Order: sequence, then structure tokens, then C-alpha cells
Amino acid sequence: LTNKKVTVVFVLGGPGSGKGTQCANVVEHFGYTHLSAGDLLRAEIKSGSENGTMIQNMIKDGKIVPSEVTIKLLQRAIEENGNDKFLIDGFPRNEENRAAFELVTGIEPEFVLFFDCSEEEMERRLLSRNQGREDDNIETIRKRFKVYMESSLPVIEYYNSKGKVRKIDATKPAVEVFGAVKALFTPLNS
Ligand code: UP5
Ligand code: MG
Repeated sequence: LTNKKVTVVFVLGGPGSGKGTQCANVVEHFGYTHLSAGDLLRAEIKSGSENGTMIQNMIKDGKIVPSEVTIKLLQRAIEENGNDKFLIDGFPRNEENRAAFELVTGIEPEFVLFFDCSEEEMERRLLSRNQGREDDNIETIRKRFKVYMESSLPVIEYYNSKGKVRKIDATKPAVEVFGAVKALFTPLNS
């Protein structure tokens, strides 16, 4: 990423913690552009790209797609968009994602929104989502939880050590969760 100066907030948390739901609220109230790494990867599968089959297999298995693929999609989305503030949802998912994104784009997050939710509640949400996602079956959900614990939590710990994590209790109803989210964005945008 070359000249464009952008503000980025990483939105992290386990599968089904409510990242997408809350990002939609932030877009509506604060004018950010929402970039879900998972949505970009799913769009890439649909577009019939050469990487499509590889991405599809990895998502079905709950694995983390190689960072060059995800970073390219995020970078393109940022460059093509006229906005200068972005919510990056569901990325970085491991230490390598984090380091590569920083190296390639030079972007450091303003802060990291962390949706903390019990696994029991996340599982319940994913199993009742019914939007035809190929990874919303109990077998893949268990794999996603494992990858989250092993690879993604360390990224949150890294940012926590830098004082950048804003932790939200995401087990509560969505309206209450947004109350807490709103309080974090309001001082930045008024
Ligand atoms: N819901 C939301 N909030 C609620 C609340 N407070 N109370 C009750 N219900 C609530 O919400 C999930 C469901 O819960 C919805 O039905 C919602 O209405 C309800 P949602 O907002 O969709 O949660 P979210 O955290 O976005 O869940 P998602 O399933 O999208 O999270 P994942 O992190 O698992 O999925 P993502 O799309 O980011 O990634 C999918 C896969 O892509 C990964 O497993 C991986 O294989 C791959 N991937 C990469 O390889 N690299 C990346 O960088 C990103 C993804
Ligand atoms: Mg999501």
C-alpha cells in the first residue's frame, strides 16, 4: 500500500462472536467501511478465481488461508475504496498474518476491537445461523474453535501487550454489545 493514509480498526473474536453484526452497526453510525476477510475469501471462491478451490477447502476445514492471498484481497479493497477508515473483520488470524500485513501495507491498527464470547454461546449462534455457510456444521465449528484458540488468541495477546485491545463482553444481546462498541468509537468521531 503506497500513498493512501488510512485508519484501520481490527475486529477480532471467535467464530460467531458477532464481528459481522457489530461491524454493520459501526458502518451505519460512524461511516467506516467494513472489510470482512472471510467475506472477501468467499467472494473469491464465487468469482471462480484460480485460488477458489484451495480457499474453499481451507474454509471447509477451518484452516487459515495463506496470508498473501488474504492480504492481496484486503489491499485491493482498501485501494479501490474512496473511504479512509476501515474495519478489518476476522483478520489477522495468526502471527504470520499480522506480521505480513504490517510489512506489506505499513498499516498499524488504531486499536483492536475484541469480542469476548463463551464457546457455548458461539456454538449456539453458529448452529442456528442458517445462512448456508459451508463451515457452519459442528465438525468444522470445532476445528474453527481450535484454530482460534491456538493461532488467533496469540494475536490478540500481542496487541494487548501493546495496549491496543478494547475488550467487549460479546455474550450479551447484540443491542447491549453495540452500546459498548459505540462508546469506543464516539470519542474518535465527534
Ligand atoms: N448474533 C450476533 N451477535 C449476537 C448477539 N449478541 N446475541 C445473539 N446472537 C448474535 O454472528 C453470528 C450469528 O450470531 C448470526 O446469526 C448473528 O445474527 C448472531 P456474526 O456477526 O456473523 O459473527 P461473526 O463473529 O462475524 O462470525 P463468523 O462466523 O463470520 O466468524 P468467523 O471468524 O468464524 O468467520 P470468518 O468469515 O471471519 O472466517 C471464516 C473462515 O475463513 C475461517 O475459518 C478461515 O478458514 C477463513 N479465513 C482465513 O483463512 N483468513 C482470514 O483472514 C479470514 C478468514
Ligand atoms: Mg463474520
